[in-house]
Amino acid sequence: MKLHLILLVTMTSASVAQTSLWLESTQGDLGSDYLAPPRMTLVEGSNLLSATFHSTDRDLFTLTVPSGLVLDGIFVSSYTHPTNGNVSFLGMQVGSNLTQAPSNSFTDEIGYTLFGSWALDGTNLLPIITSYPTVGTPLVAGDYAFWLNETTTSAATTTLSFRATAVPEPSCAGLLMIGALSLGLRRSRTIRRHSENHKTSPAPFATLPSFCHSK
Ligand SMILES: [Ca+2]
Repeated sequence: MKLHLILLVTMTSASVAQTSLWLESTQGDLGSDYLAPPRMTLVEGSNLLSATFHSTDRDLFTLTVPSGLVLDGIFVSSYTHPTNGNVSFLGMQVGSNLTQAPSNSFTDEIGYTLFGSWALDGTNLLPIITSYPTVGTPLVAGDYAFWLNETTTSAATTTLSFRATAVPEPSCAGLLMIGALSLGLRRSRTIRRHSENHKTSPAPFATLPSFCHSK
């Protein structure tokens, strides 16, 4: 019973690991310089970004997904706007910055979604944004330029959660299979060499990573 409780607490703690990427109320406006947006590097877990924006206050930023992680979810943690049912714009382009100044007419290289209170139900916005142009998910290591914009002159305030997940290590079963195939090849070559030169030099097994021996 106690073990179950410890496991539950551990799993809960892992699932709510949060990091604040940017909080406009204390760190200032993200700005709309599309050639030099603020850059942030994701860490494993939930990466929070809070911004207030309207039709002429566009907020641009670039997220870096480091090697070993993928970006597999974008969720709306909070959203407020004077008009019920209002929606805002979230665009994304692969690369360190947008390749054009944000405007109502933009290149097909920018994928986007319209989001609002409707997305507070836990909807993952990333598959929508990456469906056209087809980028696919999850987003692997690299830079991704984002663009927040309001569709009205009234300001919207939101907190977005960017979920970064560790790339799974190759399984021990997979490593064993690779090791067995490698050994088979080496033995085949050794037998062939032996028949040619009358020499034997059996190859050792490949050493498995330590995490394979710990279970
Ligand atoms: Ca802003």
